[in-house]
Amino acid sequence: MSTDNNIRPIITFAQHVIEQQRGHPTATGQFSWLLSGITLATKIIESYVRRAGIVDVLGTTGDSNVQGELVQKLDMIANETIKQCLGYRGNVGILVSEEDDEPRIIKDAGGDGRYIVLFDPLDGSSNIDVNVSIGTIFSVLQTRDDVWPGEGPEKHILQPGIKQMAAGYVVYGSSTVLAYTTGDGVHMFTLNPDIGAFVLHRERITMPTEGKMYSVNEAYEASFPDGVRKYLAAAKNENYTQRYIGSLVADFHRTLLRGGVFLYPPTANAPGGKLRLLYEANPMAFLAEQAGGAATDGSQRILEKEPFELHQRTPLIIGSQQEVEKVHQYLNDSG
Ligand code: FDP
Repeated sequence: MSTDNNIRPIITFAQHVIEQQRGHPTATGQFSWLLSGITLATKIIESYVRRAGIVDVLGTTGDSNVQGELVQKLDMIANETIKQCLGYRGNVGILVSEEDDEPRIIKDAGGDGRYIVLFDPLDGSSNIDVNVSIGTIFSVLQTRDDVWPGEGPEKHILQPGIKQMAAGYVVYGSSTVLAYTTGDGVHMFTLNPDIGAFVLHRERITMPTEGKMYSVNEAYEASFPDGVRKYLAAAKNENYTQRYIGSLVADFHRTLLRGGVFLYPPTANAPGGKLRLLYEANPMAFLAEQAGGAATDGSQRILEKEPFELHQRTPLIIGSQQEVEKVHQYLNDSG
């Protein structure tokens, strides 16, 4: 029989967020209410992911999304789940999904609607049907005070990443892990399926400052910028190793823990980069910097980029401080 002495204390995600809020005298608890909506949604999504193949969630819906990509059934389920879980928390005023053409304005949820949640409901869609890790990414902004009511939601949404209040991701991998930041370090939780709660397993994660590992889709190498090709050639000479899953969440998660660099440079097919600034690059850049890493588009810090449209894409170089600097050096030397 167990006694109090052999029960390990646990800290759940909700407890952790409340603890963090204690440091903010003006906190009202609304923010933790919002974040708990995100964890609820990701637990529902994870339950579908774990049953894929048993319930009818694999394959495409037959529709294309705003990016022109085929919508997977799980993409659609994840998108609707997040909108349902956050649409009725009165403090969320605008929901912006990578899957939708337009932002969703929430008028009747009964709160002050001061937060904007941007999300990629299921990142790494091409990996869904083959049982490879996928994830959900989120970013939280606050509505701006200097926007007139008639000006439209874009004015509120198109803010640089440096303005994010929180960001994080959930990776549905060999276990389900959540990482988040509110600007005070990066904290990591594992979903304990026995109790249905995300339980803290690492606080204030720091990314190794260097790491001999690069992560890139080398099939596109011929059209990478010269500097990136030279960096990759040098990395091979220096006995680096290569890892590429093809789900940003999973590739970033590994880079955060092991170090190295993830690159999605401009290519012939995606001259402006493939990844989305608001739903992918900004939240990952916030996490990377909070863990001591760096994130750029090759010429500028990601978090300082001024967005000009909702579904804007960007090149992304993200990871260990020294490795990102090294890529930059090669880019600069190649003019
Ligand atoms: P996917 O197309 O499978 O949804 O931005 C989406 C993304 O995956 C990222 O998760 C991933 O890093 C990248 O695209 C993979 O692109 P490539 O197939 O061109 O390598």
